[in-house]
Amino acid sequence: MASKQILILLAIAFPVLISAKDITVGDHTGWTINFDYQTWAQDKEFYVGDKLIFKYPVGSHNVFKVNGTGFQNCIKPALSEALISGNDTIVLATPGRKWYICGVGQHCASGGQKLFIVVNPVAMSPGASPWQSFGAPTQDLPATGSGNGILLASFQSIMAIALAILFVVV
Ligand SMILES: [Cu+2]
Repeated sequence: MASKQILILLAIAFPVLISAKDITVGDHTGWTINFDYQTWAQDKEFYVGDKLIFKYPVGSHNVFKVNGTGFQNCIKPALSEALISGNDTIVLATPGRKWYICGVGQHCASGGQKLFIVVNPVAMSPGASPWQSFGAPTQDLPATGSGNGILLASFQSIMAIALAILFVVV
């Protein structure tokens, strides 16, 4: 009996573990000017654990993570914060709003090279699972700061699993 319950628990927990995905920004177009990244992002779902990959020829562009104001006004942070590899991977460690811009020339201001996404807390289809509610409270957290995001995400997972075990035992 107990092993059957563990199986059920695994069936619930496993999709969370395997569903993280790599998302190439702009798909085949990559990270460049004169591409509508808002339209591109519109029909996509982003979850904690997913990876954003910015692809571009080295030296042509770069990637800055900024806040909402930086996004709006194309304000470049210190150059040392730029990602410049041409194949920059960003793990979406925390839920909430995320903004990215290119800091080369007027690429952001004139070329529209800027991306805004909303990262969902856990990789489960909304409404499809009774566990969904456990992830909900973090959805409204401000997107500033990223230090405790991973901890928060792990804590959430642990809580969800602990509650799942409770359900199974009771
Ligand atoms: Cu650029």
